Amino acid sequence: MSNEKLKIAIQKSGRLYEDSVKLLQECGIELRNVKDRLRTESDTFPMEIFFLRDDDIPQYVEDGVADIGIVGQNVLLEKNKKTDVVEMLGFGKCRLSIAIPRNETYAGPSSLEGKRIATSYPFLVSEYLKKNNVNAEIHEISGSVEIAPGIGLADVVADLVSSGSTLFMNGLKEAEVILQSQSVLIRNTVLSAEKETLLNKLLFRISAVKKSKRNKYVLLNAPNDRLDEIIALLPGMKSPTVLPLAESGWSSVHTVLKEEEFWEKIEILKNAGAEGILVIPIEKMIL
Ligand code: PRT
Ligand code: ZN
Repeated sequence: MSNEKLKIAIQKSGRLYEDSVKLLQECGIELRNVKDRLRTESDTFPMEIFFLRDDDIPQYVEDGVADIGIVGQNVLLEKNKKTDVVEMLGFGKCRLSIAIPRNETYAGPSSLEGKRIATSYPFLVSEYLKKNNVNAEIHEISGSVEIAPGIGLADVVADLVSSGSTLFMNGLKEAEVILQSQSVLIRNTVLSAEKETLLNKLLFRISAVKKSKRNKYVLLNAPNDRLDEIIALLPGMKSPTVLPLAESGWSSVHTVLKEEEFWEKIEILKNAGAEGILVIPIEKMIL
């Protein structure tokens, strides 16, 4: 048996750190002693973990120093390195947007003609300008982009936005979204057969974790004379589990409901005579 380990690069500290570590933990991958370290290992999965600045992760994965990595699409597309995206992870959601002073009007990309744009994303912004046939000056700044118009360094900004409160506090307003972003799992384009196997194992676990988050386990009591009607309302994975209750004339029904249809279904089930409805989060879901 080989002792190859899958090498993953995750953010050392910042907005993606906690969710990245949590995802690994939910996949049964416990990290050994993470504090203040550049790298660590797992005792529960053949994995070596590198802690890096998010900006460096695409390069490390392209070079094969790390086999896989977790990074925002914003950074991945800006760095424009050769890696493959294997899974959308759904956390770290934000957008890269053009923002302008609140008292100005925006009439589409042509409003940017001749303007000075402050951004930490020069590549993505220049691609956007090219696509829209706009000539503008890009000023690359590495942090606090939102203050640039206020101090006269730029006319507008292109920056990451999530709630919008940073823009608001700096007298700016969002004018146009250039890119919608979330964190993704990326991989080196070539991996050994053993690492492919480990990656597939990890992907299988990630998919079980993701599915479990989109579903709820539901238990309810149903009067036997309305059991068929109630069962017909339940999608479930297969058919629901039905167990007799101690009280005669009643059954307990167990099933799985999708998060997005959950409230609506519960309402319909109640109207059909269901009682004592319990909703339980699912930890893993393997189909
Ligand atoms: O040290 P390192 O280089 O690793 O970290 P970093 O400072 O470059 O990144 P970090 O930790 O701030 O963000 C990591 C990743 O989180 C980003 O690359 C995005 O993929 C994602 N993300 C999600 C965000 C935001 N939401 C976000 N709101 N990254 C930054 N912001 C900033 C934004 O730049 C602006 O300053 O938050 C402010 C805006 O937030 P709102 O809520 O006021 O709109
Ligand atoms: Zn960064």
